[in-house]
Amino acid sequence: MFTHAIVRRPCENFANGLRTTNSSQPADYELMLEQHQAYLQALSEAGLEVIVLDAQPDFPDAHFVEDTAVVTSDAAVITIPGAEARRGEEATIAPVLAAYRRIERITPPGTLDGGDVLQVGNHFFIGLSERTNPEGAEQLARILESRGHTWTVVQVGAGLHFKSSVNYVGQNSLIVNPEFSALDQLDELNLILTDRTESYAANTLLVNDYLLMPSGYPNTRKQLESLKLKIVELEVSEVRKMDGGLTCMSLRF
Ligand code: CIR
Repeated sequence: MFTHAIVRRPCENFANGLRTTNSSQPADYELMLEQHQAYLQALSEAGLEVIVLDAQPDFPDAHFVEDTAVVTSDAAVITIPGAEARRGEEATIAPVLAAYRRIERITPPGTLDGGDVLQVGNHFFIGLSERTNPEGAEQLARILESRGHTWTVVQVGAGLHFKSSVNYVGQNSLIVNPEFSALDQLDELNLILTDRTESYAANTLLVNDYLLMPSGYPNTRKQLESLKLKIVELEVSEVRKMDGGLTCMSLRF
């Protein structure tokens, strides 16, 4: 069970963050704040104490806190974000996590974004992506191993991060963008595939017995209903414009 979440308020210039998609659509700050507030509310309804950090105007992507750390049952691994523009976001996360976990760190030349790391029980999938390099993955693997966890490295062949496309939804099951369905490493898990028109819905977040999913994906919702969790649909249009989603806006532990 998770008991805590760390989140950060989006800053006014959040639309200056990195983005590859929908580049013609401007992102709206007021709407972003509204959607972020609803997200906080959902985390707290799922039973979490939500620690809200101040906005960081020098880092327009800093509300994507998940990329700055990997939190396990007994450690918090502070990352070196893969995008140069985001390096430095992790500095203000470490002291917050230090109150709860022993701090470990990724060191150069390793880079790693928490969005590439998916925990399934005691096992961690570590995605190699444009943000997470082999050195970063290897360093995380050694830290996890030393603490009794197992790991597998996977290639992130599409999308920004591994968790943009694959997420754990409990009961040994993953919600998966069909582009990732052939990954051998996922063989032992039950794969629930979004249909091709709903692949963004793979960015769904399990928090205790709640499933937070982006709104507007009825076919995926129908499939997820079989898990008998409480489903909360959230509007994430503004986050999505910045290549983010529900998983990346919090660190849960
Ligand atoms: C970035 O490109 O780094 C941000 N605009 C989006 C980060 C989203 N993070 C995530 O999926 N874990």
